[in-house]
Amino acid sequence: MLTRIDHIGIACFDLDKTVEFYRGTYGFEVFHTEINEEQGVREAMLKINETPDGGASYLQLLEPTRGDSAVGKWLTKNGEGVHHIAFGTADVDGVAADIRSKGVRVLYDEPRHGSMGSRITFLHPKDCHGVLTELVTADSRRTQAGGAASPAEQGEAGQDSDRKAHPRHDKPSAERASERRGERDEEGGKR
Ligand code: CMX
Ligand code: CO
Repeated sequence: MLTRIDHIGIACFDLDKTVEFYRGTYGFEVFHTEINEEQGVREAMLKINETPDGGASYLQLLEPTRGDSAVGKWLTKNGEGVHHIAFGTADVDGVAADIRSKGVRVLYDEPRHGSMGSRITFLHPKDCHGVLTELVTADSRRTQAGGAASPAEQGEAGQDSDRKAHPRHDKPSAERASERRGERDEEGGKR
């Protein structure tokens, strides 16, 4: 069962500038940043609200790390804008199998690594009336309110737990993001 809009994925050329727009215009703060080399993206998750299923809804800002990635190709063709929508579920495997049985192409045989330790898969946009659709099962330890990551996880990828501990930073988020880039490069390579 799908229980929330997990995120809206927005493709951009310059992540730091786009983060600054969402921060300056709406007051949305960065909750988590990550490089996902498999997906070819550098991303920032801006948490909008928590949801009754124990998860949350985010904006996912995406800058390509290479031109031949899904987001890189899409940006070249379309320019900046909404790239995909993601629905949240406690059971991405079951929901994906169910949707596949209805004749919709599910792009991965098994869910892959997504933001904040989540497991994700995608439905082909041509089978979804032009909307690239992602299915997400969040790692509840990383996304629930007050659910701090374990010490081991903080050592591996502690940006989000750091942010929970200190929700208000003095520096602009874009500046903090660029300071953390080297750390995330290592993190992305591991996954
Ligand atoms: N939304 C709607 N339509 C899209 C689309 C999108 N985001 N991306 C591609 N399409 C359309 C294209 O316009 C094209 O349509 P036409 O043939 O009518 O021109 C068609 O799909 C094929 O597009 P393509 O540019 O040739 O690209 P590919 O077929 O190589 O890849 C897709 C398309 C969906 C399979 C690929 O983008 C993909 O695997 N996406 C899933 C992974 C992903 O998007 N990762 C980034 C986000 C990571 C995250 O959220 O964490
Ligand atoms: Co996404």
